[in-house]
Amino acid sequence: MRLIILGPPGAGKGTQAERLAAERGIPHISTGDIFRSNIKNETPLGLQVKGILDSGGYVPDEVTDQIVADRLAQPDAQQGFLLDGYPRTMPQVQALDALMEQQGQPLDAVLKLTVVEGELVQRLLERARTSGRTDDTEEVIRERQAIYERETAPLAAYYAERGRLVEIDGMGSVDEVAGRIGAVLDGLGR
Ligand code: B4P
Repeated sequence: MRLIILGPPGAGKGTQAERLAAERGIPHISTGDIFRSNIKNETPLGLQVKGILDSGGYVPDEVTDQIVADRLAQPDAQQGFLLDGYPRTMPQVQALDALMEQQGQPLDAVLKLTVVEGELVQRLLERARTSGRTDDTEEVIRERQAIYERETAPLAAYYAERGRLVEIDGMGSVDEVAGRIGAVLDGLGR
């Protein structure tokens, strides 16, 4: 199963992805987690991207594409994967398409979580109280949302045209949303 989980900051991508990947036995590949772990370990990549994450901007496509290509080349990703937070721009979509074509492995579905804006901000501010994430301040959250609308929201139409997009109501409890995702995947015969 080759899946993407898409949605604005705070939609529950990371939360659902972690759970879904464990349930289905596929690796959860989160570009946000990869960047944060590099920042924590002060690697050259971490030093390069720290300021970008702190301000809510996007890491350059070439950097992100290479990281994902390397990760998808690892043995555990050969039978399937769940990409969380990637692709986020049209050039990233094209890079991933090229990679999938090379491997002869099409994507099964792109799951898009929809959540009303007020709830998104609420969730992220709630997380800010415990996460220590430097990008969970109200100002940076607004910036991340604006960049999402400009750069990432158009990806949904691209995948819809290719018959891959499945929209999922991301409102309600984590269990409720997980139940909806499970039902969709079961419906796809997965
Ligand atoms: P991400 O780590 O992807 O950050 P995110 O959009 O906030 O999603 P996340 O998965 O963490 O939050 P979620 O919605 O699950 O990216 C961080 C940064 O990395 C980006 O801003 C960018 O700088 C960089 N980056 C990453 N990928 C990139 C790429 N491809 N290209 C360029 N740059 C890239 O959850 C939010 C909160 O809601 C959590 O606290 C959770 O507990 C809560 N929550 C979830 N579901 C809930 C529910 N049903 N009810 C109540 N609360 C819920």
